[in-house]
Amino acid sequence: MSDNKNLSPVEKIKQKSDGLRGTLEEGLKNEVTGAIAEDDTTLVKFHGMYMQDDRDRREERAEKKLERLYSFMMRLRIPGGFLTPGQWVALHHVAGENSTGTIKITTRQTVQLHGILRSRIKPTLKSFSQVHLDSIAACGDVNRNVTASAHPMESELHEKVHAYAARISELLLPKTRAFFEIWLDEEQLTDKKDEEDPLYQDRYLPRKFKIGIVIPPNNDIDALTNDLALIAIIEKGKLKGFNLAIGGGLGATHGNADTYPRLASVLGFVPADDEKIFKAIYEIVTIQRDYGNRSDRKLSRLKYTVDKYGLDWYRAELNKRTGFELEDARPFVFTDRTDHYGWKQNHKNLWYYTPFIESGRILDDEKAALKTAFLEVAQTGLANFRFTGNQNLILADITTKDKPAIQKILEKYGIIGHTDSASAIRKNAIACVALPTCGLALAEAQRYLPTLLGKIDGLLAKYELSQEQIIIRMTGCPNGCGRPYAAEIGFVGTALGHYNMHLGGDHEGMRLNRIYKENLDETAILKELDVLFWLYKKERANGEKFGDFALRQKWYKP
Ligand code: SRM
Ligand code: SF4
Repeated sequence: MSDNKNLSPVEKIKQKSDGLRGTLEEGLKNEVTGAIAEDDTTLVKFHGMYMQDDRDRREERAEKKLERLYSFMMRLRIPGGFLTPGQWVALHHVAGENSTGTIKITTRQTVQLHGILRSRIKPTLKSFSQVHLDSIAACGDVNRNVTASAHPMESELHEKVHAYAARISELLLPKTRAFFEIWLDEEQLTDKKDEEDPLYQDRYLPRKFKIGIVIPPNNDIDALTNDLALIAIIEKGKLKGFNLAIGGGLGATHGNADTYPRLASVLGFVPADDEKIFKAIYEIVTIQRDYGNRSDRKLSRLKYTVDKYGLDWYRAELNKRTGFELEDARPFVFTDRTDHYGWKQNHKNLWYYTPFIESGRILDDEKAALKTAFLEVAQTGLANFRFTGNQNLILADITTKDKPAIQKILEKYGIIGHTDSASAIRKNAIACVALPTCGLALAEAQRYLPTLLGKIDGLLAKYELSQEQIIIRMTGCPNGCGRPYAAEIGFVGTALGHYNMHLGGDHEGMRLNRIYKENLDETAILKELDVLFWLYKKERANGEKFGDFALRQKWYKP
């Protein structure tokens, strides 16, 4: 069991929080500040929000002796990343009225809004509630937004497998009514027994917990980077069950060798029997609740529990708790991780359009009026909205009859041209949020990667490699939100304008990359890539991917 003697401060905040209420209710009435109390900043995460400030404006505010410009980032809980057109219209307007207006699609198939002032949190959540959306457990030491393969053209069983995302999210929701009382002004419970929580109790999990469901062969959600991955095994058109893989996670800390990114290890197979599937998931979580490290938050993710106790121990403990044995894992193959841009049709003859959205940021700019176009599409009521794990969106489930109307809107706002003209590396790239909102950022990511990609595109053109779909990802710090360690080329921020360069990840998400060079600025990055691309062009085997070539060349620090 976990060491309860040296509990971290966050553990104490959770335990005395009265079901995640803390002093949030009183704090909202404090007119002197736009912030909330320090302990409450931990609790508000469980309600799907982070208190932040605009880091670009810190100096100017300090000079004027003003408090930092506090606001909140809100992340919605959208299991499997599916919105109806009505929900999109609501999201568009809520974003415009209460936040910066930009809708940011995340790497976990949901959206974030930034810059929400404290006084606008309630109106925002009330508006979302009217269209059956919430932000419960989108952050915090609980199960987060469950991801699921986004593309309905992947398999005839897509809907069936995808539906598990909402069911797992529901199964693992905290029982506390705090969210409804504080933000939606619902009546307070008279009997606290109604919110007793056998799963989370009063201590919740030692750390965040992430679950992803993937339908091979496309690994669009990067399944093995999750604490728990469910890998659908489909044979002869039937869902046979899921391989369960545990212990994925990417966060690391510069200079702390005890922390590391890790891909999930396959634990075994559970047949397509819902009772067994949900029991296994639930008990995997309870084992982490009971054995995860609660004293050092840097070492508290499931990956460290798995490495501490071993996979065989975890399987035996799980079998004991579920009362049945996991079967041997079934074979599976990933061939791809990319989104299918442009128009695609599925087995039911429905159409899907995937536009290019750089770093998942939906706004109108000189390149394309994405935000206006998607609103107009939503207003027709003819397309659903499906987020992908690559910070993208699929305009989905469109009939052949309705396709011309959607095409017309996309053309009108420049979306088709914008998508068709984006280069191969741009379409495969991911950048995390980083500056100016992320309090942990050491360097830029989504504001800088587009510029760097333009320069890398120039180098690729020089060696006639422009069509290569090299997966490039950048984050502003080593926490790994843009999954840079699972990229063929990963850039991990070390300081403003400086990045560690990682090489050698694969195309399918089955292998992590390794550090090649540290602390490079732009000039050094481009100089390195110039030589590496030259060698790649000259010496690659037929069809060899850049990441595979980099590994074969041993382009990593010993
Ligand atoms: Fe993340 C913390 C943004 C996906 C690993 N992440 C943060 C915070 C909340 C910063 C903070 O704690 O103050 C960032 C908010 C920035 C902002 O201003 O909006 C943040 N993470 C994001 C998003 C929005 C990146 C994006 O551009 O898409 C992604 C939101 C996902 C979602 O909808 O839930 C996001 N974060 C990830 C992923 C990728 C994934 O899950 O597929 C990872 C790596 C996988 C993993 O969990 O290991 C990830 N985020 C982290 C970590 C490191 C955790 C660890 O185990 O060490 C932190 C820091 C922490 O938790 O202490 C973090
Ligand atoms: Fe912030 Fe670091 Fe995550 Fe980027 S990787 S969003 S900089 S915590």
